[in-house]
Amino acid sequence: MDTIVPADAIARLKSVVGPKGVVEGADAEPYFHEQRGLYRGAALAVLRPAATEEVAQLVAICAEARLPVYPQGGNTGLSGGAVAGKDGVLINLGRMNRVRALDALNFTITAEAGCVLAELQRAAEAADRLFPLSLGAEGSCQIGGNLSTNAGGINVLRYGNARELALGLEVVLPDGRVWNGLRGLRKNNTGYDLKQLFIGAEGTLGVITAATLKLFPRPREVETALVGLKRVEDVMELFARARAATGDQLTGFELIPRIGIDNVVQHGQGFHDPLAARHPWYALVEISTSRSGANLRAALEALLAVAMAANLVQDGTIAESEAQRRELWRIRAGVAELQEKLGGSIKHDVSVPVSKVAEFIVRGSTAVGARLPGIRPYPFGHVGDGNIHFNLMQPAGADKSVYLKRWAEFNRIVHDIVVSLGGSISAEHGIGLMRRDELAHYAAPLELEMMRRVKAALDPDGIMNPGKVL
Ligand code: FAD
Ligand code: 2HG
Ligand code: ZN
Repeated sequence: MDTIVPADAIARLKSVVGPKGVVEGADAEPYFHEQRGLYRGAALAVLRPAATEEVAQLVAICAEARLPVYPQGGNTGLSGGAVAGKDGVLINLGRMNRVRALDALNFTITAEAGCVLAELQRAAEAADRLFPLSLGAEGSCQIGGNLSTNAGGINVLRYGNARELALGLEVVLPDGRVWNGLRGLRKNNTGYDLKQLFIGAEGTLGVITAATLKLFPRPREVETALVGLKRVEDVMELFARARAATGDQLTGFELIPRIGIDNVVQHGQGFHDPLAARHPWYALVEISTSRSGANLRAALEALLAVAMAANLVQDGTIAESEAQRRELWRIRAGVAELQEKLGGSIKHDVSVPVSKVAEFIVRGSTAVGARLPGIRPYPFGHVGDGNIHFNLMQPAGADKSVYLKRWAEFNRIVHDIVVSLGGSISAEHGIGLMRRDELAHYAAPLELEMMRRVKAALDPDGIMNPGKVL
């Protein structure tokens, strides 16, 4: 076989996508930008194919030329997974954004990988269905990226994460062949469930080009409350009571610490303290049902009244309208989005069994405070799933760059506690570049060996998103 010099390969790649699919010069900058400013991407070419067949041709050329392929969706990932290297080709799926089919009776939707999550939600809603995956970046993240990271978000408690919502995939393999696994079946026991390999693989095993996803009946009643509590143990006791009282109607249960409320009130636009007094902890509780006339409002009021009588909940507010409900969720989103206003932030996206959440937060906060007095733990997130964003803000007035140099040191303190509680060092954002060394440290050797074997079997030349995950 003739060796292709990369220059020839690049010309061939560009001709596959045509001028509309080639991004150059300053226009390429956003594709190299990484959310947290921790990495900077580069690439021999930034290509935006318009169809699966084009992706297949691109990957085939890259395979022939042994050029690394860096898949990218909405570039909202928080772990550096979509950061391309200067030795390879960045393939952004954004132009492949069509909904191919919606089968209302089968409760499924089939969409291309570049379909923005919010658009997918809207397409489902237009057919009186719900696509329940929901997260802060839904206006720009893409379903291909959601599946590749096995994204979680605010409705996992009720509907599961991206993995649980996928019924079938179409994937371009690292040799350029297309696997059509787009089945809309809830039952299909025909050997290994191959789609699962690509979900959560962060682009290291192939390029997802389309997916068939589960839909659900649309909620007819939604009730949302924000409540203030004294102790994080009380938050988790409220969670237990909420689950027992409302069963599978509990859709979201999010933790917000006081420091998060202070941050949004101080640094956000148009926020005010949601309750009359200050409380150390807040829980955002949402229940919903697809049945009309269920009177969820009464159920939520009863739950909170009992919890207040038991001195568990100190105060609370129930949204009176959709606008008020959105306002409560805007606080939650602001808690995440405005973190950097407090300076350097060392991230942990961890999970522990729900029964260990309170113990984890107390032990974690104590341990990091002992190592660095003045450090500001900022734990928030999806505690109903056992998932805590245990982010650590620099001490007020500290030097940000000096603080951030201690990233690995604090990761070790926090992750050791997580693992001792039977938890995971990566709950929903994935490994990417950020947690690759932590995965190598904490995963069992046999697990790593199996992962490497899968990688070698599907991508023997190691061209798919090299340097990520493993
Ligand atoms: P990208 O960032 O482009 O890529 C992510 C990874 O997937 C990379 O490894 C990339 O190579 C790979 N990839 C992308 N597309 C493909 C494809 N078609 N085929 C193969 N590989 C591909 N995440 C959560 O889980 N829960 C949250 O609640 C949440 N909230 C967020 C809030 C904000 C404000 C922000 C900025 C991010 C949040 N995230 C959250 C993280 C992020 O939105 C998710 O990880 C999302 O799933 C990434 O999708 P993306 O399209 O942006 O993927
Ligand atoms: C969220 O739940 C996101 O808001 C962001 O997953 C988490 O910033 C983070 O660490
Ligand atoms: Zn999250």
